Amino acid sequence: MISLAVINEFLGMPPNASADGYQVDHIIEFSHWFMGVLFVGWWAFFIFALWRFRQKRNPTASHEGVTSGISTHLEFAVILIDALLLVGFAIPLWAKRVNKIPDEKEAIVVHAVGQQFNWNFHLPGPDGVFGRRDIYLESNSNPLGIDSNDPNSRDDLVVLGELHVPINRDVIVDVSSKDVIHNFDIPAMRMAQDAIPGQVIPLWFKPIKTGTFEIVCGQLCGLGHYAMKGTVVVDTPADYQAWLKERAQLAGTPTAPPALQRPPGEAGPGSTPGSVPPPGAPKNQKPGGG
Ligand SMILES: [Cu+2]
Repeated sequence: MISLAVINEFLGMPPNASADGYQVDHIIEFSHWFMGVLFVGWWAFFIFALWRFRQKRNPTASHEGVTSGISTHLEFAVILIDALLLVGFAIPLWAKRVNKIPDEKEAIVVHAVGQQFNWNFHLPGPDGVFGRRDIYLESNSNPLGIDSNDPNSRDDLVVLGELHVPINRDVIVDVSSKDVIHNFDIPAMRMAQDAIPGQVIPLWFKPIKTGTFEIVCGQLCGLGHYAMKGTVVVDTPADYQAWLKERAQLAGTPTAPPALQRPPGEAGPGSTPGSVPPPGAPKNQKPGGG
């Protein structure tokens, strides 16, 4: 297994931190070794050709060239193998890895919205439902244009730059953009997705290591592109709950979640629907979040 990471380490790739990232590592490692073999092979052939067809041995040029049909057969064989690789492997693997999105009910769902030059994150809050967003409501204090008249948006959280997710849970990030084309890229998760204005494109990964990982913008999107960075912090479930609670308190949104159908970990046990305290309520009432 060690040999499978030689080139990746040489290229400076951060250690993989997602459940499926090793597959990407394998293909990158394999491609580089394969290209290395081709490189050596073609150079050997080139040097052989220089020697074999040197002028001393071939004083006059052959205008006929190769007369056998072998090169034609070789070309067809190459086309056939390429087609097989594409249709038989690449497309099915793409469908399996990219289009088979995990069940939203079991996953952490986050909206990531790129803008020049940072990443905004929209979290649904304890109710698990995203509030309405409207581009016409966007302002400096409301960067995502969240509609405060929508009851679903009352507990929503907006965080800038730093996203927290719990370990060993599927995370679905719906990627979009407010201005130009960006690219939401978490190298440690071996995941990247273009953020295209007018489109919402899901990306998913399952973090398997706690820690802080870099989010970068993978598309040259303007003068500040180099600084368009963020972090994803993979927490233990307890730390994640603590972060959610802290963010909710900072935002002045209700911290006692109504018990809706959320998987264990997000909505606290014992909380009842309708018990949501008003913003700024005293802290002594029973907190729902674990
Ligand atoms: Cu960007």
